[in-house]
Amino acid sequence: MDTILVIGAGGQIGTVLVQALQQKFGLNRVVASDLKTPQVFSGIFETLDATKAEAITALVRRYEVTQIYHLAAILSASGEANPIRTWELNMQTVLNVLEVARVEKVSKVFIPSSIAVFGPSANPVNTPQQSFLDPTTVYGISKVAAENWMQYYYTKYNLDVRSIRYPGVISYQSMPGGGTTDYAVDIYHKAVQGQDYECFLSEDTRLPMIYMDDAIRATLELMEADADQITVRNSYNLAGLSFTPAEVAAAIQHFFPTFQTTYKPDFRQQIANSWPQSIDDSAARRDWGWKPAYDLTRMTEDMIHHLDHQYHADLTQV
Ligand code: NAD
Ligand code: AKB
Repeated sequence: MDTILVIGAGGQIGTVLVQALQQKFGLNRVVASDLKTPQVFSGIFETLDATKAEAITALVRRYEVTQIYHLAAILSASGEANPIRTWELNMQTVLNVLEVARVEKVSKVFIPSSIAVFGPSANPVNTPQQSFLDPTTVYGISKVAAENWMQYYYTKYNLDVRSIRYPGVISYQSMPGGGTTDYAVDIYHKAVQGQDYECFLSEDTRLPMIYMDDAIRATLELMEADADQITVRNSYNLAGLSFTPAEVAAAIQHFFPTFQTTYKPDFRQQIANSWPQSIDDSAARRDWGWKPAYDLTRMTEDMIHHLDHQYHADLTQV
C-alpha cells in the first residue's frame, strides 16, 4: 500500500492534487505538508520546510512514505523580485527531495517543471520536446537545472522520478501564486464579481495553458504509467490549450456581455514574450496516452459555473 508525501500542498496545484490523491489512495495514506499551516484541512497535515533535508527524512520515516510529490517553488514573476532566494529555494528543495528519496528508497517521485524552461531559442509554435533551453527568468533557470538533476538521479541511481512541464494552470479551486500566467485565473474572478479587468499582458500574448482538472489527471496518469513506458526522464512537454487575453475575454463575454478588459503590460510581458505560444506534447501522447479534455469554451463554462457558485454562496453567508 502506497503512502504519499505532498510537499507544497497548500499552493495552487497542491490544494487540488492532495484531494485527488486522497480520493485515490485514502485520507490516511496522504501526508500533506507545507511551510504554511492551513486553517482548515481534512486529512494528515505536517508543517515542513523543504529546505531542511532532515525534516523531509523524518516525515518519510515516520509515515513510511513510498511516493513524494514535490510542488514547493517560487514561480516566475515572484522569482524576479528576489533571484538569489528563488534559486536557493527552488534548487535546495529539489536536491533535498531527490537525495532523501534515493537514501530512503522512496519508490516514485514527481517534481513538476514548467514551460518556463523555454526561452528565445526555442521555436515558439508547437515547441518541440527537445529544444535548446535558454530561459530568461531565474525560475526557468532553476527548472532547467532541476530537469537535469532528475535525469541524473534516474540515470545514476535508477530513481523513478517523473516530471511534466506544466503550462499555466487555470483553476477555480485555488489561487495562483506569483506566476506570469496568473491573469488567466484573475480575469474569471473579476468577471464573476461583476467587475472589469486590467490585464498585465497585451491582448495578443498567446501562451500555453491547462485547466486544473486536466493538469491533475495528467499528473496521476503519468505516475500510474509503467516505468518502461516512460522514455522522457527530464520532463514531458504537456499541452492543454493556448489562448490570448483577448480570446479569453471574448469567451467570458459570451456569459457576461458587458464585461470589459483593458491592457496595461508590465514586467511580466517580457517573461511571456520569451515563452512558447503552443506546445508539442507528442511524446506524452505516445508514451502514456495523454489527451487533454478541456478547450477554451468548456473551461470557461466550468470556471464560471464554479466561481459563480463560490461568490453566490459567500454572499448568502454575509
Ligand atoms: P504555489 O506558489 O501556488 O505553491 C507553492 C507552495 O509551496 C506554497 O503553498 C508555499 O507555501 C510552499 N512552499 C514554499 N516554500 C516552501 C518550503 N521551503 N517548504 C515547503 N513548502 C514551501 O505553486 P503552484 O502553482 O501550486 O506550483 C506547484 C509546482 O508546479 C511548482 O513547482 C511550480 O513551479 C509548478 N508549476 C506550476 C504552474 C502553475 O501554473 N501553477 C505551471 C508550471 C509549473
Ligand atoms: C508561471 O507563470 O510562473 C507559472 C508557470 C507557467 O510555470 N504559471
